[in-house]
Amino acid sequence: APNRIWWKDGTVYQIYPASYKDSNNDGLGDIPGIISKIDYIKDLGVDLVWLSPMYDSPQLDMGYDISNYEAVYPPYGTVADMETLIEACHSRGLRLILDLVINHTSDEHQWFKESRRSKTDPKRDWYIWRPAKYAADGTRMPPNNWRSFFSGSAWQWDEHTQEYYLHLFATQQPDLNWENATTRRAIYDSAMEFWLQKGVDGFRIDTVNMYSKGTDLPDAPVIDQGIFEQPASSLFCNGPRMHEFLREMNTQVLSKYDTMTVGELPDTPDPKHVLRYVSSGDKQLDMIFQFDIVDLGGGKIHKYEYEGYQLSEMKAIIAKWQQFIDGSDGWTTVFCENHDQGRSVSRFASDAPEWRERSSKLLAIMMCAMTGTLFIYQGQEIGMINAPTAWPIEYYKDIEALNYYHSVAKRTNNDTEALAHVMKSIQILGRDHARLPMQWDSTPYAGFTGKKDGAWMRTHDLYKEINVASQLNAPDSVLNFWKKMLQTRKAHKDLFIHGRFETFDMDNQETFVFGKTFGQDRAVVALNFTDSEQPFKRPQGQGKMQLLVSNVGGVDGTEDILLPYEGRVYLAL
Ligand code: ISL
Repeated sequence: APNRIWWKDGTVYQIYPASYKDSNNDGLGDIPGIISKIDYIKDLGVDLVWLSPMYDSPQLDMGYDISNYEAVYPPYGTVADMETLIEACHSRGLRLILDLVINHTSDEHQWFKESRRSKTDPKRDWYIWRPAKYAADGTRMPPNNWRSFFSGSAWQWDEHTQEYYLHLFATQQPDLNWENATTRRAIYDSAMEFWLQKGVDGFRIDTVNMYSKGTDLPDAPVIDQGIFEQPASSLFCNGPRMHEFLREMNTQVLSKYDTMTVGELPDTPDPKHVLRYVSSGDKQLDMIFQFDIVDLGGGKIHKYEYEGYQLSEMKAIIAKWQQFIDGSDGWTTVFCENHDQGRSVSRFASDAPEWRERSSKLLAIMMCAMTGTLFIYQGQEIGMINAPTAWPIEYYKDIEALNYYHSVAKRTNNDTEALAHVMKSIQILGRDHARLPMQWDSTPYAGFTGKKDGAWMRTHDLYKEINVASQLNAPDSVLNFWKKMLQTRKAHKDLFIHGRFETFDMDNQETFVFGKTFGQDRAVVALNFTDSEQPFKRPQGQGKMQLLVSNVGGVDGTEDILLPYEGRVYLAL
């Protein structure tokens, strides 16, 4: 029998504090706002809350640029509010995990302010400083050609001490130097122990495979012709001391508490390598987010050069990350949304008015039938969709999208076609879509804020059609479907949370049919990913099956046609 640890069976609900609920009408969500919705969250049937960064921050990257791990961003509240939130969760049987962002800090963190003071400052070595290189003609060059995730060089020249510092993300997010043991200890104490001692139940760990970069920092191969900076993540992800660092973090900190950890693992395609991070025998992380599913369709040179995808690719990715734990002592995750992604209905199904509700339910079936710890993102439970395509670039706020858009504008001298393609990509994959205010009801600004001139981020045009209040008491709503699916998942834990994943008809580009087995128990899931009717071929050798769930009314399961975006789950009799 599998070991039933709470974090395996748990469903996690992610909250983005800026956009969940504003309690004091300043246009920004806050911790008291989250506390006011805690019974709503409990009623969903989830078990854990993951809170995106609420730490003090200049907010260049929405709080992923932390200036003090031990303080709360004042507009979000106080440490005392966080203590109230921890208690509000625990008293309802919910656990709370925080976001742990320790690859970098803000440039306004005290550690960096000291580090940049002089080359001999005791904290100089807490960040990654390097001298300039010089071209043959004497031009000053950064130490290598790495491109930052937010466009431009990953190196910033510092006039005061005449050296460059490394920043894999924004210029204002300098990378910490994990080679330094004193730095690592300070990170453990400030970012982890401080909150664990207050009772938080673990962490979602940001960019967990980037801490060890080696010390040579060689140039990346040139794949983006005509520009100096090159994508380099294969050079700085999964570096030589990565597993050593995570074992140390586990031994020195995590092992003292009853925690769960889920690490973000970009650019790690090899299942054998992923297993090294999550093998329970080698204490590092409990589970990870592998990126294949959310990278689907993104461009090779840059994600905002959208290329599209075929259903067979999505199916292969899902099967790969469902099956990679078979026969191992590792564990996997199930997710298709977070604060960095377009909304799943718009990306993977259809947000057209006639299909968007059924599409949301289709994806709910897919998510709830899969093995692993399930993560859902705020608003996913009511089928929130991407921002309208009519929104101009000026309505977008995210540093990643804006920097790339403007870099292409500059490079191409405002080429209309190039910019139209970037815009289309942002309309599908942009991080802003997930950051629109949560749609609570049909009052102004979707009931998110009472501020007269609205929230920090524009409210979706369709909030009157898609919101919590209108769905709560509608039996057929997306919200009630999600609640039912979360219960169904729990009622058949063996099959849905722990079962083996089986594939059928993998080349079919219209439907996704998969099986789940556990001992003698069997389930078959059939999903139509098109807006037309599709033949449903029952997989061979499944015996008598009975319909358990459908996202369409009046279906009894005998039909051999799947309606547009129809999804069904069958159980073996
Ligand atoms: O950005 C990426 C691709 O464009 C990813 O591979 C990237 O590593 C990943 O999205 C990291 O995201 C996390 O760290 C960022 C922050 O901006 C994101 O919001 C966070 O989820 C920097 O802290």
